Amino acid sequence: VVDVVALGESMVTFLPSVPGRLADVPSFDRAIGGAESNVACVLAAAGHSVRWVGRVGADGFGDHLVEAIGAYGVDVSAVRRDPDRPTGVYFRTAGDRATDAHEVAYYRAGSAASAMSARNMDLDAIRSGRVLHLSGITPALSADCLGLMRELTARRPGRPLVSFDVNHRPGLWRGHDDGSRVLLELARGADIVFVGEDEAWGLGGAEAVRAALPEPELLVVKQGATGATAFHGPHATSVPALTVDVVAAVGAGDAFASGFLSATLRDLPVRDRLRHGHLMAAAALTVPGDLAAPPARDHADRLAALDDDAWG
Ligand code: KDG
Repeated sequence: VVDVVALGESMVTFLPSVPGRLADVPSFDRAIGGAESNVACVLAAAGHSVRWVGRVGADGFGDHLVEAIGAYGVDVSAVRRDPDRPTGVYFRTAGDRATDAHEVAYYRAGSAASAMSARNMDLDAIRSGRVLHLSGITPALSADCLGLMRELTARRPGRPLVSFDVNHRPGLWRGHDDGSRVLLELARGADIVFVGEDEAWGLGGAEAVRAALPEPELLVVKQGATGATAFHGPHATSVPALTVDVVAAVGAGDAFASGFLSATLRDLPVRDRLRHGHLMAAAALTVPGDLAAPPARDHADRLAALDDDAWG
């Protein structure tokens, strides 16, 4: 049994060489992206046994993703290759400052991952971890992907602990529905739910999300630079975020989930889970790509044990 299995679409990511409009950026650096494989890579780098399951094309970009994610120490043996569909890619822009708006241009419609279904993926491999990490990106990819998500969030005896990051990507839902009904439905099937405060507004607010979850819920609301609050049964635990010089916010939510899950696997108290989330997010915030090396475990443990007034 591995610690964590993460399932989702990974893409080759193109990061701009200079700030500016997509129309003006002359060249891009290649990196890897995909919310769930980001979680897999950070957890593997933090010393956990992790498997990433996805579907990529039988093309060079697919080779690159499998090799690059595998190089983090993530098990990629259950990744499926699709001879008929390409690997998804996406391009990002950057503003002059890290807080400026950026554009995301996805080229993933009809991708190999969008063909993932409960029939063509290895469900035993997907359920082989202590934790199964999923996100709200997958159900937006296709009806088959939504069916797979429904299968994986169905409550059945012996299933792994299901972690679900809402990851609402409006650009992926545009055209059919805004996703909120589906995202809430899937969240109800999860044991740990992560949601950004801004995303929660689209679902009726954090309180509404909380009320929709079965008890005792474990809902983690991420409040950006302010901090994060975990609601668990009658308790609410808040921990302020660390102050860092932000280079790019992308990937920080995935790193936060990784830290929280890492501490969950180690049965740490909720406050420390949130602190480990912030520590890993701080590392991701200070690099341009999605992925940063997480702090070493003993170092993170020392920081997470600081007194409240020394934290933040
Ligand atoms: O969380 C970072 C992701 O947004 C990025 O890597 C791309 O998975 C991605 C998506 O679908 O937006």
